Amino acid sequence: MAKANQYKFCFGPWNISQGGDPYGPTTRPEQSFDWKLDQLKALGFDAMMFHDDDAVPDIDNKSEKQILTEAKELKKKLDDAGLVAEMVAPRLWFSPMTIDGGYTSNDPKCRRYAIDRSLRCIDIANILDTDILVLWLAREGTYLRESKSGKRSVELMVEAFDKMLAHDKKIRLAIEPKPNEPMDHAYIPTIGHALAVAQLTTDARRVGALIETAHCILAGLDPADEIDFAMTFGKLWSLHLNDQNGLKFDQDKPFGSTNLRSAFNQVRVLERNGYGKHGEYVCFDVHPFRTTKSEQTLAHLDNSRRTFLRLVEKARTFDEARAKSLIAERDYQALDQMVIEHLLGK
Ligand code: XUL
Ligand code: MN
Repeated sequence: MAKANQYKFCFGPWNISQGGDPYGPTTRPEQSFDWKLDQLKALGFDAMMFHDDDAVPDIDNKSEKQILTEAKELKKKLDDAGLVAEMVAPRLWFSPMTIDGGYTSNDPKCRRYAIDRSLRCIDIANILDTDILVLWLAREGTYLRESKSGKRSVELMVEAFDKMLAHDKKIRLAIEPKPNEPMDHAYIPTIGHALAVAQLTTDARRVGALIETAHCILAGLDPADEIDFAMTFGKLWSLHLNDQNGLKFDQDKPFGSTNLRSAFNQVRVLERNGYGKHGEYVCFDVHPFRTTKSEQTLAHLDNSRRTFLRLVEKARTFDEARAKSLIAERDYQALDQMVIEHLLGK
């Protein structure tokens, strides 16, 4: 079994969710933030991910001073528990001010709100001692393409990113692409788009990416190739592993749940490229199934990590020399079967 301490693991408070979906109410009671933090520690995870309002609830109704005070209280709580914050992300998809998008809204007041909130989020990241601001650009897209200009939208996002980079000289922006949901089409659907937009900012070195398995699958792309692409540029600063059964709503299934071979390939490229060597975390952006009972409300997190570690072992025991010679002989038929039998345990 691979040693757990070679990778560091985390999840967010939203990953212990209550089973509500657009067609029905929750199926499990809400747990407090402190309970979730205790469970994270008890499960042996190393860090927690935060949205700005996970860190400071009801953030829009609080003064800057109050936000900083509460962030400091949270930092103390994390220190006492021996845990760290992996990242902070502005939640720019709940407020009435982001109905038409944040940075790309057609209303300048709403764009201002989105930027201000992102700057407050950077202040929280500073206090929580993380230099990663994750930007999942939930509503930066359209339901109706005629309602916005794509070129103008890219320019507006670059302007917003530049303001964030100027606000704090240490902060790094990790863009989390997703092609759709909640929008029909998003403006940054893939890692290629994220890294291209990074080049237009005033400090491209501080604009990188976070890859989520399910989002790549929704874009019709192979998550392992997306990981390889970002890591070729040295730009994979965080990772949301999960799974997704084809082109439907964002499922956030446990890692490996749908496609074990794809999960193996993701782990294999992480191993090959040395993911984690610069302190990056493996995060599981997974949710319990709606049918999950309260007693099993943490199983999807523990199981995702178990699967990950089993696949690390599979990647490390893969017969690379034999694979190399089959590749040289162009015997991909045998290579295919070799992978299958390795995963089957033979
Ligand atoms: C949405 C998603 C988010 C981000 C954080 O699909 O993945 O949870 O990871 O804002
Ligand atoms: Mn995610």
